[in-house]
Amino acid sequence: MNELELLNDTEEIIPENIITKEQFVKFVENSVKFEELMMMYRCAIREVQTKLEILNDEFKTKRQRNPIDSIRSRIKSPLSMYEKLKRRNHPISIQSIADNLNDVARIRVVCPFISDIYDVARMLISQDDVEVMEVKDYIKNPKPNGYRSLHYVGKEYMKVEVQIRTIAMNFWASLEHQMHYKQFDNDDMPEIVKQLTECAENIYHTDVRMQEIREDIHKFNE
Ligand code: 0O2
Repeated sequence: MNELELLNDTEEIIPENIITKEQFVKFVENSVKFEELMMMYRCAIREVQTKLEILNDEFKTKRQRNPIDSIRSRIKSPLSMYEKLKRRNHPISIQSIADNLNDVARIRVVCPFISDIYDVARMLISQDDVEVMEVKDYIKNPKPNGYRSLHYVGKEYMKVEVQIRTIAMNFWASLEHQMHYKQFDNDDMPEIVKQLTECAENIYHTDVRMQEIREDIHKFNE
């Protein structure tokens, strides 16, 4: 049995030095089992996305505005799956992808205001058929670089990671991601890290201020 056949055996734990990332990517591109797994993740994304769209419509009916500005989704690339499994010392196998990765299927929800994030999360979590597996609140506890977002992993039949953030938080995260934030996770560029963190703080204060202004307008109109 060669390395690629071994990889297809979901029970098999393959030492990481046996299979290279190129072999892994080539293998999964031709694997029916892998394609079936990805199809299930795509279906799970569709289900969660539909739920979010319905919640958005219901909210609009009750409060005359949408709490969701946009929704985007993605399936993690095979290379990125391989690298994460390796980084975390998990077995390199198709079963291991399903067992150990929470973010193969991801939906990013962008909301106008901070309060919308928590409204959307609450509405999503309160659905009977959703099992909440993990919640990380990087708004209350931002990352040291200033990254803010609410991450939630829910499971119906497949795990789906939902990241919920404001338009302003998404602006910062998108640009920071483009600038390869993972490179700055060291002491080589303290000035860049400091400047990005300052931008994140300014953006957060603007987010808070915009919400206060909205509440003032609301009170004025009552
Ligand atoms: P990409 O390219 O966006 O997919 P877990 O998944 O829970 O087992 P992990 O991976 O440590 O553990 O989760 P974490 O740090 O809570 O969230 C990871 C994802 O959040 C990242 O995915 C990014 O999408 C986003 N994220 C986290 N920290 C930052 C940050 O500092 N800056 C930006 N721009 N995004 C961040 P990936 O897979 O790392 O990247």
